[in-house]
Amino acid sequence: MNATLILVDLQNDFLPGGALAVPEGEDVIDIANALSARFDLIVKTQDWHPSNHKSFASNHALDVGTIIDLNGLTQFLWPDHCVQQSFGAQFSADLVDVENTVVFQKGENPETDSYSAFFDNGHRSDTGLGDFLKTRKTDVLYVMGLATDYCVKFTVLDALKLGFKTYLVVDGCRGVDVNPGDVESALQEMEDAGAILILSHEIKNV
Ligand code: VGL
Ligand code: ZN
Repeated sequence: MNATLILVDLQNDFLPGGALAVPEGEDVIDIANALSARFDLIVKTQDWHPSNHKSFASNHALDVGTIIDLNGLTQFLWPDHCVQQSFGAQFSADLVDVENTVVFQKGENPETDSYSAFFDNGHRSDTGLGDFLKTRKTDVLYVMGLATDYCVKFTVLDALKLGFKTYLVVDGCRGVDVNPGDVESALQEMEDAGAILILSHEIKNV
C-alpha cells in the first residue's frame, strides 16, 4: 500500500478574510500540518483562475449566486477568488512546508470551472494528477481540505472513478453550504460512491 495525502485548496481566499471564506475553514490547517508530517507524498491543489474566469459573477455583470449555463454546464457564479498571482490564491501561511509536496493547479481555463483536482467540470481536460499518482505507485488517497461540497467532493468522486482507494478525512474538511444540507449531502454522495469516511485521529500506519 502506498498512500498519498491530498490537501485541497488551502488558500487564503477560502480562509477568514478571503473572497470566498469557508466557515471555520481555518480549523483544518492544524490537521493538514499534523497529517503532512506522516505521509511520504503530499499533493496540494491550488485553485488558479485568470481574472477573466467565467465562474466569476463580475465577468457577467450578474450577482454572486446566480446560476447560468456555461458552455453546456450548470455554473454557480462565485465572487472573484484565487486569481493567479494574487494573495488570495496563495496557500495559507500557517501551512507548514514539508518535503515531498507537489502542487497541482486547476481552473486556468476561463471557459470552464474545475472543482476536481483531476479534471475540469466537463471532464474535457486533465490536470495530470491521475497519471502522476500512478507513476508514483500510489493506490490509496487521503483527501481533506476546502470546500467539502465543491472541490473536495469532486476530487474524491474522480479519485474513486480512477480506481484509487479513497479516504475522506471528515474533520479535515469544511464546506460552503450555499443551501443548508449541502455538506451533509456531499458526504453521503462520496460515501455512496465508495469513499471511506474517517476522522484524522483514526488514521494509522500510512
Ligand atoms: C471552490 C468554489 C469555487 C473550492 C473553488 O475550492 O471548493 N469552490 N472554486
Ligand atoms: Zn474557483
